[in-house]
Amino acid sequence: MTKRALITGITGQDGAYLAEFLLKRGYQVHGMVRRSSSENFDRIGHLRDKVQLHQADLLDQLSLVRLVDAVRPHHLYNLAAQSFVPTSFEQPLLTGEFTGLGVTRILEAVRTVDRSIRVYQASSSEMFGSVREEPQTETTPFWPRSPYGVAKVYGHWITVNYRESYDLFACSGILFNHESPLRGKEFVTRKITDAVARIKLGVQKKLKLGNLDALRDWGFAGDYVRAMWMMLHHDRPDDYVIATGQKHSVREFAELAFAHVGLPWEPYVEVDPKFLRPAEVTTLCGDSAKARRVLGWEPEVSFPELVAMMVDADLNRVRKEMA
Ligand code: NAP
Ligand code: F7E
Repeated sequence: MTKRALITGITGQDGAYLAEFLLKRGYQVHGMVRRSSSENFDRIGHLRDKVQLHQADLLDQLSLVRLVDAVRPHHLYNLAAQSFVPTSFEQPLLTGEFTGLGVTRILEAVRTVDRSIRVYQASSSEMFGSVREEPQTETTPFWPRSPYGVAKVYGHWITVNYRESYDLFACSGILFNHESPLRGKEFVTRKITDAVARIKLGVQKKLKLGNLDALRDWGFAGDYVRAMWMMLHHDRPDDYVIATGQKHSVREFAELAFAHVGLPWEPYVEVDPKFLRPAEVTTLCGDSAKARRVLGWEPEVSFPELVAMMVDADLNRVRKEMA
């Protein structure tokens, strides 16, 4: 029997990688998209004839119930969210609605339609915020530092609560930062690799960043969507930290990205206070021993490979745009 998977947030970075991953494994892939005056399918353009898209919105409970009822997925991956931390300070209520309450609406839809549907919830290392210990594990207490992080803590615990209350097969993946050539350009890694490509090709002069000292545990999105799938294939629902276990600063990322095209980073990078946050998460580093032991998950792409992959992809894209 062909397995059906439903992905909310299929137009985002992870949605695109996950759709491709599931299609390769023979799944019938359905994606939820929200209504927009102009289509926003750039990341899944190459998959358009292979995935079935449906309109619904995290804010609209009935649309979610109808969607889950129409698709009757075996697996539901809830990736949709307002995911940009600075926007969460500007739009905290909307972030709470999408990123926090949206999770309850998804779980309610599953509870209403069919409790046997397995659910993956996209939780985040931002929940650790002002970290209580290093590295962070599934038992490290949360101390979120942004409305986004707070909303994700709610999403995490409501997922655990529905698992315990209604016996849903609901997993929360606590994923650390994961990047790729499909990452949105507002996030620091892609902002850097896009700028490096443009500076190398002579169409940009400077790169303005915020806190260069921030430390992140950066992995490759392709490796991380594999972990989501592994969680839903285990015999028991649980929560897992997914991380590489290595941290690097924003400065190091920039240094490596510029070095990849043979340029020094210092002459091009300027600090602009406009990119500082009201409250910062200064350091994150995850311990994914549980996922490695129980699921057999391992990241495959190293930090230098990730940086090189992103810079090369941006160089190719900018060259094409220029031509
Ligand atoms: P992303 O690129 O920002 O994609 C977010 C997706 O959510 C987009 O498809 C977006 O649709 C959709 N969406 C937003 N609001 C919606 C609404 N009201 N109704 C329906 N769809 C809505 O995020 P990502 O990097 O792929 O991350 C996927 C998930 O993992 C998110 O929940 C994120 O918070 C979480 N996460 C990400 C990371 C990371 O490092 N990437 C780490 C931990 C957790 P549009 O295209 O219409 O905007
Ligand atoms: O910032 C610093 C910034 O916006 C990383 C989301 O996917 O991962 C992501 O959240 C660090 C921060 O990602 C700039 O202050 C310096 O310390 O790339 P980011 P994030 O906030 O860590 C988590 C796991 C998620 O769940 C989120 O959805 O870089 N930084 N200068 C900058 N950041 C940005 N964006 N722009 C700068 O110019």
